[in-house]
Amino acid sequence: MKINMFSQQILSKLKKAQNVAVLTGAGISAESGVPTFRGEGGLWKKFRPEELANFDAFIKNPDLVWEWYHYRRQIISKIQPNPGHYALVEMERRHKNFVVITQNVDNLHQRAGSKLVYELHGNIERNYCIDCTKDFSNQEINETKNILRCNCGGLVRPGVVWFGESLPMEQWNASVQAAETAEIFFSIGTSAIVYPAASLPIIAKRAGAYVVEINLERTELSYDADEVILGKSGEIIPKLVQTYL
Ligand code: BJW
Ligand code: ZN
Repeated sequence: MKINMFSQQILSKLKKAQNVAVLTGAGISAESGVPTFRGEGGLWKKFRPEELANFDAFIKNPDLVWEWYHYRRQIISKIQPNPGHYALVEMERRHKNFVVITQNVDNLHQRAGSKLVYELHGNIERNYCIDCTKDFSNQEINETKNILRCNCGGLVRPGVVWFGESLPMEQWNASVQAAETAEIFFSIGTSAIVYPAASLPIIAKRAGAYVVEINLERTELSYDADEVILGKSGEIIPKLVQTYL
């Protein structure tokens, strides 16, 4: 990797920025061993995420949807945050207002030590009853061989946000505010096709932020980003941090 791979613009902006926001997607966890949703290695048993990550699919076939989540929980329980996650923790220490807005449900930012993390799509470690919303622990889920049912008779589901469902309002509003006030906005490891999360870099840009994308390949966002850095986030973010901190 070249030493001077970053533009003067990004370096000088980062050196003086007080408000920095980062949107992350499945790609930032890929180097930890978490499969992405789309692209190479992104499909699970040939199902597209849109076919599994919705409430109707869950009602029709809760066993299948739970199997997918158990499979992913298994993976997440065995892996660690990667240098990309840790480099964001370094950045948080450097800037007055720094926020990670994640679409991931894997807890890896928190496990790495990031303090301010908005989870737009929930967390895989939460579970709740679809009828009375009572919470259930992972232990209760893991101990039950069949699909867990609440005392009220309702099915227990993962505490994540599926297609057609609203994002957690407080976290969403705070994310919009962070995008509107960011001097630099990073979009890292996301295909930028799932809304409303994908609108955050655009909101940031319209409000005057310098938008930087870090991804293995170009995405829907690349045309609007001020700068696109192609490569692995687990290599690029630590290098960036070394260069400007
Ligand atoms: C690397 C790398 C490495 C790999 N380094 N990079 C406006 C327009 C059009 C549609 C809509 C719209 N508004 C709403 C919609 C509908 C829908 C939507 O967006 N559909 C589109 C697909 C067309 N949105 C919703 O329904 C949302 N809700 C909503 O809008 O509420 C209002 C509403 C209410 C009622 C009716 C209608 C609307 C909810 C969306 C929920 C998404 N849920 C999921 C599952 C979460 C739980 C779980 O994890 O199981 O979220 S789907 C899945 O996609 C998951 C992800 O968070 C999300 C985004 O995926 P992500 O993170 O971008 O991953 P990938 O795999 O797509 O990309 C990985 C990237 O990493 C790639 O680019 C790689 O190149 C890169 N990469 N390795 C750097 N090492
Ligand atoms: Zn219940």
